[in-house]
Amino acid sequence: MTSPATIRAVDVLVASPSRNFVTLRVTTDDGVVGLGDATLNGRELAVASYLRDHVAPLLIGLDAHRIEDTWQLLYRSAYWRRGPVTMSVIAAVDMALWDIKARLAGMPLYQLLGGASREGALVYAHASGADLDELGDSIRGRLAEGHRAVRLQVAVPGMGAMYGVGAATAGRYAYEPAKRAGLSVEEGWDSARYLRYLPSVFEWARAEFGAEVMLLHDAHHRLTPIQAARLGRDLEPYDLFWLEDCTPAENPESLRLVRRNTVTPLAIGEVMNSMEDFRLLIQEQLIDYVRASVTHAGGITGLRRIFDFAAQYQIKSGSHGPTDISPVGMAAALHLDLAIHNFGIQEYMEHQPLAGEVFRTSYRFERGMLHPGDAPGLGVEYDEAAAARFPYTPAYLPAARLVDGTVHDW
Ligand code: EZ4
Ligand code: CO
Repeated sequence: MTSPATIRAVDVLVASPSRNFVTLRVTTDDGVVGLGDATLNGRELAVASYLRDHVAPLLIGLDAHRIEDTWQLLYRSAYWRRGPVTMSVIAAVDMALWDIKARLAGMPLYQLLGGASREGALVYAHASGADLDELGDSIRGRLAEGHRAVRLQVAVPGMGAMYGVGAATAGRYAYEPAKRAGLSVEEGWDSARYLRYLPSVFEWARAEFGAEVMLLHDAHHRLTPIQAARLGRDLEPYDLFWLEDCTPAENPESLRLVRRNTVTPLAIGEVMNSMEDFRLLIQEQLIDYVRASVTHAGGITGLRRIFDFAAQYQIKSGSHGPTDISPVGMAAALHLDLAIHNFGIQEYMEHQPLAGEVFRTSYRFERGMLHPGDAPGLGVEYDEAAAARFPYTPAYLPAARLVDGTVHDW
């Protein structure tokens, strides 16, 4: 029998090396440390308090080996189920316990999840521009780095600042939607202009970069079902890898209309966090890729359940991987990506160099793919002394308003 790994300490670490991250650190009696990511962009302190005030006391004295039991305990005994705050909290605990188990086994986590099913996880990078010239430079930069899949976002003429368009600083894509200030920045939105313009961007991209490169686009929850159907249809000639979050999808039935009208592959779910959020989308095969993340959907245990269910319907994974998933969450995602059979693609939005001063990672990029590395556990170390130099800084995502001032989905 395995001897228990009794949980002795649970620490919630909030730091802001370039942006805010919430990290859970679980330590056993024998001094084995496991890390988990609970970063919830713009609501970091809500998650930190839930962990510190309501979960940490429950964990002390438990056996860290009992991952499933602890997951069920936190899910069922809270009484108040699901939702991003609760599921990010459960996710952080789950990740930390998997990290401990794999460190004790002396193996990289993917080995405990069934071993590698592939050489590495295909990733997609971001490219953006204020116009097509800038977008072209941005795409060329990503391809030169070895990327084979690229998400394109571009400013729409006449619309001003908008989602996904970063500053072109020396060719490096530097988009961070959350502004480090106490108030949201406001952006404009005009669906009609966007729908008229976007197909011409992809027509240009295919003419410029050829048929091989995998191209993606994120509509970021802005469209109605009929608008989404039209966009999907208009983009069909340009063979997108996927169209992401075309509608808010809070009413999953609305995807039936989109699906009936277009064969452009659909990816949905970065704001979703439970099996229940995905049930209808998966059962009716209304999507092609599940966009949830390890960090926001109950950890490796929670997300693997959703992916396994999706696999029965030939739906693949497409994990959310923005900078607001910490390097700990990114590492956890990569171990799962490597192990599951129905892996699709992994989003990879590189962290700013400052984040690397706090989080030491072992994942590596090669030929358009990421590999989690072979260090025991998740393969991430947290430098608390370095973190002390970067205290929490309030930062909020933008708000979107229509031309007449009406608040719209951001
Ligand atoms: O806006 O993670 O596909 N990626 C995205 C992200 C989200 C942020 C929100 O916190 O849509 O950039
Ligand atoms: Co998105």
